[in-house]
Amino acid sequence: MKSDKRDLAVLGGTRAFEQSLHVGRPNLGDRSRLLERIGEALDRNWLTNQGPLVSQFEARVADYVGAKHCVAVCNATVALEITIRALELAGEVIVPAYTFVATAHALQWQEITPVFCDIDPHTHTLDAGWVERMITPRTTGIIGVHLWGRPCNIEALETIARTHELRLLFDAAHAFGASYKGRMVGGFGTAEVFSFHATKFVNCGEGGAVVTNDDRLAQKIRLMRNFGFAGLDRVIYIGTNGKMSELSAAMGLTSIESIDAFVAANRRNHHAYRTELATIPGMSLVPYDASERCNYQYAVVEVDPYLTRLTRDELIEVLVAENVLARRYFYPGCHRMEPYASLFPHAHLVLLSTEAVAERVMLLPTGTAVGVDEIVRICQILRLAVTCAGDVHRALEARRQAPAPVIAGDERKVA
Ligand code: T4K
Repeated sequence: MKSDKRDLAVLGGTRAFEQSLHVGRPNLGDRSRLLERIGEALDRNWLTNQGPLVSQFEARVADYVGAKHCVAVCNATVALEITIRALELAGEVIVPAYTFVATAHALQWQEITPVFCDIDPHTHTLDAGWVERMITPRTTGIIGVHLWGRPCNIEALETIARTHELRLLFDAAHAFGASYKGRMVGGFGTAEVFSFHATKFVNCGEGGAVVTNDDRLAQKIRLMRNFGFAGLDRVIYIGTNGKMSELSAAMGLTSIESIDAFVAANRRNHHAYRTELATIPGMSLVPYDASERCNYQYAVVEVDPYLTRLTRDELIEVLVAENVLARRYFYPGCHRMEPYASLFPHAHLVLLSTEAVAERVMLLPTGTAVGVDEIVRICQILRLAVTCAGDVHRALEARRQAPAPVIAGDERKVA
């Protein structure tokens, strides 16, 4: 445990962790059960195209969230693209600027304009007041994002969608296993999309799913996911290849079996971070609503640089030097990434909360790969850094000013 400022790696100490600590380290379920399932798939010689494991995975997810239909897809980005297309969204669709860029890309990819809306700075999700103000005659839908697994203001968005006759879709990539007013996420809006990417607390390696209670929509998405084939050689829609493989489904089924253990580890870590960060001025852990079902999958810290006297980016530098690979999701906001920065160069002028939140959020490692001991050590590093903020700031400045090291055999480029 580091106790003196000279122990900090940025001030000359040795790094705290031999092995890197990651924000998105995959949770692994029961390895033997996974291998057993993969073995069964190999024995069947049936690896994709709606095999039995994919069907089981769909049934399991639908049952877990209480939705009528689950359509498993190769990843959540393709799931969003297909759902947007199946809903015949066009023109403009309102999305938060503060989200993973896939939410916006899924629209722009099909030449639909993502209209970036500001977030509520407390919840980090769509500000319903702003959503209403961004509606134009070209608006066809709203995509709410349940960021960090914390549901949006669903009721307000439902009212707006109903009043203005807009489609309401939720990017629930982070929110598997979460509830809103006692009902599981998965049953809201016209459809919701989950991600089961390796970095999600329940994962397929790569995977996603669309859940909906709309029979016709589910049927259409199933067809679109499989090139639009309605029979062996009958195509009735434009489609793509969005199918999930049996190997991904084997992983997903095994992962869901451990969901309670994964949530317990995340909850334990959340509480440990909360306790430790409470004693560091200028750092607050974004809370989960304990009266609801929560997956606690992200440890999200808001940094107030006036109190820490170090910026969020400087704190991340301090942690990375210790081998703690903290991240600044979803900096700098979609509106500042291409092609959107060029398409909407003034968007930041109306995205004040997005801009502020994107500057102060830092994600810390959690999940089953991280234990309380490590969290105590990570927080002690942050505490020490804040205590000697001036020294840390000067050391980081000096590092930035230092000439780049010459790599052997590359002297020409440096000269
Ligand atoms: N909507 C939202 C709101 C989303 O957040 C996402 C995805 C989507 C839609 C689209 O879902 P998918 O199409 O991906 O199903 C990661 C994930 O790639 C992405 O799925 C996720 N959101 C996003 C929040 O995070 P990166 O670029 O940060 O990933 P990467 O490769 O830097 O990995 C994060 C950390 O995890 C690293 O420190 C390394 C570690 N890691 C990663 C992988 C893949 C491992 O230790 N093992 C691994 O296998 O985007």
